[in-house]
Amino acid sequence: MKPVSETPPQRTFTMTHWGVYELESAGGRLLDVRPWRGDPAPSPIGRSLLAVDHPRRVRAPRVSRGWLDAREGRRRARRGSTEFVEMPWHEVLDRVASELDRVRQTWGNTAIYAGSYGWASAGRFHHAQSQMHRFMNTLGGYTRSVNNYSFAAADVIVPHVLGCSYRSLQDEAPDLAEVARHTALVLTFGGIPLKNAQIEPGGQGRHLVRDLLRTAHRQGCRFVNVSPLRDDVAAELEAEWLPLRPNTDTALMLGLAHTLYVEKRYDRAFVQTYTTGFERFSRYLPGTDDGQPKDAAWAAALTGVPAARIRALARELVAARSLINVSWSVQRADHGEQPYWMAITLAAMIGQIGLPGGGFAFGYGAVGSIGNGVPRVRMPSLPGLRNPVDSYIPVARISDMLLNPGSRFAYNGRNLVYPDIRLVYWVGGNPFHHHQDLNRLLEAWQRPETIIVHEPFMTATAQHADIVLPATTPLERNDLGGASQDNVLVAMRRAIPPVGQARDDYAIFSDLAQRLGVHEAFTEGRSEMDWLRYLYARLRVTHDDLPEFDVFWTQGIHEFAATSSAHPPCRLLRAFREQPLEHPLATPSGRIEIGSDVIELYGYADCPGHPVWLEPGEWLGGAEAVHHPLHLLSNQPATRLHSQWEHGVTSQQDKINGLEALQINPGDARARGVRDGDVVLVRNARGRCLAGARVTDALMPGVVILPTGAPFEPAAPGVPGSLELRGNPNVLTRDHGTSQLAQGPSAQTCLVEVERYDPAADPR
Ligand SMILES: Nc1nc2c(c(=O)[nH]1)N[C@H]1C(S)=C(S)[C@@H](COP(=O)(O)OP(=O)(O)OC[C@H]3O[C@@H](n4cnc5c(=O)[nH]c(N)nc54)[C@H](O)[C@@H]3O)O[C@H]1N2
Ligand SMILES: Nc1nc2c(c(=O)[nH]1)N[C@H]1C(S)=C(S)[C@@H](COP(=O)(O)OP(=O)(O)OC[C@H]3O[C@@H](n4cnc5c(=O)[nH]c(N)nc54)[C@H](O)[C@@H]3O)O[C@H]1N2
Ligand SMILES: [Mo]
Repeated sequence: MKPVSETPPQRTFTMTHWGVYELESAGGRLLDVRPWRGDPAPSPIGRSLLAVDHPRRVRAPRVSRGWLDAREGRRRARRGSTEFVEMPWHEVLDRVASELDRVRQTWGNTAIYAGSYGWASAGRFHHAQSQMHRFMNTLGGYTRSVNNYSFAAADVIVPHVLGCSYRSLQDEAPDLAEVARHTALVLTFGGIPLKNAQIEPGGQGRHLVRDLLRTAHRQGCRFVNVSPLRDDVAAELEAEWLPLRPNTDTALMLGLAHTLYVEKRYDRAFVQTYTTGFERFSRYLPGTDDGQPKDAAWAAALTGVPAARIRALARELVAARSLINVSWSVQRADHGEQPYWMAITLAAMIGQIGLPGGGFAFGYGAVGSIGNGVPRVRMPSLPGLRNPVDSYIPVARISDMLLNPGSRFAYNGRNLVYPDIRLVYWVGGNPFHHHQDLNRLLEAWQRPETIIVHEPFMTATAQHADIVLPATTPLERNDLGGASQDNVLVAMRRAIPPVGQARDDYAIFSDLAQRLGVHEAFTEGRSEMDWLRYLYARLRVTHDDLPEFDVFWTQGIHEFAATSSAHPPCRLLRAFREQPLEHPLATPSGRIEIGSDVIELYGYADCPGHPVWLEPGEWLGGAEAVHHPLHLLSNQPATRLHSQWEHGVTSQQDKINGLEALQINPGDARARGVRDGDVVLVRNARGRCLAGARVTDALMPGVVILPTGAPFEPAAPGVPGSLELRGNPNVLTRDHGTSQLAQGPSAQTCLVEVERYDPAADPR
């Protein structure tokens, strides 16, 4: 082999969830990563790809000693605490195939949990979950998961209130160019964080949100940022910052609505024509039945926002074209259905829904596509085949399911039973990153007989599995890159050979399918490149500006012509406003449901028939705050996507002494003798972790922020409650459904105490 320096460097493109990059590689090694020239605001996260052959890679198939012991009738050690032995591919695949077969023959396919939530990597063909679900379906199916960690509460409440899916509503949001032209005031709960707009599931060629917001600001649009964190809106937008206690957004919206109501400033005609259930809500608002008016003074006491400002803001909202935005984070909390329902209600009272740049929008900035105005392209994906098993859980109920097989629970009007899971198969996700109350998950995770994971990196989930199969990253395989709300298609050509013995998920499943007699059904006789050509051909049917595959493959990037047959946004609310009888909403009443008879009939105390303020399980105004006086928010990390490439340079540069940074207000730090850069202990009754203190006045007093994504690394592996050493907030968060309606995750409802860490006094 030629030495590295003599091999001519190879240039290829790759698509990631955070943008398109040009890769330079030679002699089988990745040398450089540069953002694609066409991107006006590339993300620095791309640099982290240079860590592709980091020591954290899984280099060979491995099986845990504990699992092997159990097979041989010995007592098994707890998952997470045992060592692994390496095993040749053919042997480990034999074992996986026979275990899958044993479980489905003995317990039925329902006993296999392959919900396998997670973001995996960009790339249409090698998308890990699609691969696995297709494979499992050829075997007779699996217990699946529904909704997501991102916007589960919104996903379930929105169809009740507006009669459309949450996702289609997202396409409805006025795009930011329209906001620039028409909107005078954007009132945003949870900000419009640019750190999050770096990301788009499937990828994005051009990061447009920053410039679109700049233009809106330049054209006179005013922003009001309601959030515990000032930085949730970029400083250059000169937003007014209204810090509020976390999880009290609904109370603030009620205070605004009450002001409009008693001052008779709300749009009665709009409410009458376009909504139902306002009578019910308008008994609640002034406190006709409960004696408590939800007025500005009441809201001020709950939220910390001054009553005078609430009253004035209400008047500003009706004085000009206004838009209410609510971030996804706001609904990732106890009773997370309420702020979304209430935002729609408040917008209806303002009466601008369906007007250009008016009404409400959800999740600007949460990902790069929202409001970016790029028409939709329907991207082809691997056909999933049918799942014959009708067993599912709302995704965040995983610990409940594993701990309570056979028990009943409520979900969106249904009475469901948790299946008895014997085998868990996870590909492309990291539950020991994403799930709440990891000490509880650790307990639940001991229950199944077998846990199988494919992973490029030795994540905590891999660490807690029985069988870990090393998977390639997109840099090591060929794929098509493109997201549905983007204008580029990327030829993701292999840049480097597989690291160690890593194999593509497709190759792994193909070999398992061979062993289980379903090879033809799974592969349809196609190789990787056959599949790429097949998917490309499907895309070409609707996009005639695409060249021949081979031309595209050499060219590397295709930018879709603006006129190519993309799907225009559907503007359902505009049509409804213009012709409410011809274009009714698909709700029972055909209107916006401020009151819902359907939800009322479910009889859920934690989600009654109209929007209400309900005290969260933990918050700064509650009893628990005496013991744990700081509200912990675990937002999305600016320097990576969740736990992915956490070991990469962009993520590592932001650490404090190798620990994840915890933001804390100067007053709260002083009261605890904590200085900037100190190692701190963050604790509550559920868990304890270390973090590095970052003292900042961008955060309101009483609130701390520890982003998600640090590894879960307990001082005593496998032992629940042991000190977590890297700063993973999910050892502290609460594992509790938003309500019986959505059963969504509620990570943002969490109280903690912080202290300076004293290793000498450490009760590890
Ligand atoms: N406390 C708290 N917790 C949260 C949140 C919060 O706000 N607060 N947010 C939640 C939200 S919104 C989300 S979406 C989740 C995200 O949770 P996840 O999506 O589970 O997190 P990721 O780190 O993206 O995990 C993806 C995993 O897939 C692996 N992977 C990548 N490519 C491939 C591949 O080709 N093949 C295989 N086999 N594996 C691959 C990566 O190495 C990584 O381990 O976290 C949730 N958790
Ligand atoms: N860089 C980066 N971007 C990402 C991701 C990532 O991992 N990294 N993940 C992507 C994913 S999967 C998702 S789902 C989206 C998530 O999008 P979001 O859920 O909107 O993102 P977060 O960063 O969790 O929260 C945004 C801000 O909301 C504020 N906030 C938290 N709780 C409250 C509250 O109770 N009230 C108010 N008013 N504000 C509150 C916090 O200050 C926080 O900074 O982000 C996506 N974008
Ligand atoms: Mo998410």
